Amino acid sequence: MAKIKSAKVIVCSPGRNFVTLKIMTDEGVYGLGDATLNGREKAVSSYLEEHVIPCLIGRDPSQIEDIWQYLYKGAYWRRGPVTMSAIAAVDMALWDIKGKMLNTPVYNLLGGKSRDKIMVYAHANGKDLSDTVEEVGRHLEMGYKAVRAQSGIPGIDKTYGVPKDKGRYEPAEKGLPKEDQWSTEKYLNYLPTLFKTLRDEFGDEPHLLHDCHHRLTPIEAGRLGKEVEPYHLFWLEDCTPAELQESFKLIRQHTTTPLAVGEVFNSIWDMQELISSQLIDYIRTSIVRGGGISHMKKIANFAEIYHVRTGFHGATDLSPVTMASALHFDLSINNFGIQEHMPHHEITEEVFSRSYTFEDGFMYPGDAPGLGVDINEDEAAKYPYERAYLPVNRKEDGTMFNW
Ligand code: GCO
Ligand code: MG
Repeated sequence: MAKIKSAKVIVCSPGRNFVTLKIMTDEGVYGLGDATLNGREKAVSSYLEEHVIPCLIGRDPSQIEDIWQYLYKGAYWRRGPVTMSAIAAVDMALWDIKGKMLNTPVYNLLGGKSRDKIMVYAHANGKDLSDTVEEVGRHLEMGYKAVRAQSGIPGIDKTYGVPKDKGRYEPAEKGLPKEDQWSTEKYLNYLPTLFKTLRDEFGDEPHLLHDCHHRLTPIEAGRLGKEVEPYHLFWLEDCTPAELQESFKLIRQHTTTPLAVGEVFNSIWDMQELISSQLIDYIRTSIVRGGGISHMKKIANFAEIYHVRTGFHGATDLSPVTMASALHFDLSINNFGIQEHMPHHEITEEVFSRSYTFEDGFMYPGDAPGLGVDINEDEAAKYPYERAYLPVNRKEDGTMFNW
């Protein structure tokens, strides 16, 4: 029986901050897990170093479910993003180890391929209408079959999804939190025009998505969903903050626009009502936020019963280790819907090597044993952690609001 000999946390900032767990066995095989929690990275690295790693030493790395339950039930304090990201990192690393020891890609351990390729959606971020139309067109030309459109809103200075100076969009900025501005009225008046223009320009075929980023009340979300129905969105994401799960009943009464929720959720208990009452169409919780592959299997299987498909979060603040885990998982389950794909910075790719690939709008996890991702620790050491936070958001009168 192999044993966990040691484990370490690697915090680095190649283009942005990442927290990576590396678990070593006494047989020389190691596994990687992602524990990155945007803006709260050090909380998870210290949770792992101080409270989790000491409990792992000497355990059998093949007992993935038992170790998961030990860390979840054994902490007594359940759920939450810090705890669940730490458990997720251990879980990913153990699946990686198991795959390497059995010399097979992780998707094979999860039941094998359920499809040939994974449809991904890209981000088109524009400062205004014409810029956004151009960005959507550019991504369709790159082969993407599905594109999420975000746009600057007339009359609002700085908002979610709009890059500074036409650069790539990366919401976390160095230093303390910057401030964005918000007006629901201006947003709601503008958004249907954006999607009408996109349909007029690109026709019916491309899948179009949009992220409200938690900014509407249920009745406002109902209005927006209804007004964009003629443009048949693939989904409307996070239209309201979702702590109040029953509020989605109100949205559902008003619109047939498909709804996606869950990138900030951590466990099956956060979405139980949303799924079992069929209030959403896509669940977005990612492998790193949702306690790893072991817990996400339960979530995906539960969702399948209620016709809810997956659409995992895949922004750049999820490391290539989470992206690889997601792709193995997406390939294996029947109720896969779509996968978010926000390509990492070139510098990130110097630190993490990967076997997953993108081609013509689809992604493939590759056939390397385990997850197929590695970290170059010498390269990582060149990019030490830099404090960076997501912005905060205020209404035009100064009221603190959801970002
Ligand atoms: C998305 C997300 C991200 C988040 C980011 C926060 O749908 O891609 O909303 O852009 O804002 O992951 O850390
Ligand atoms: Mg989102």
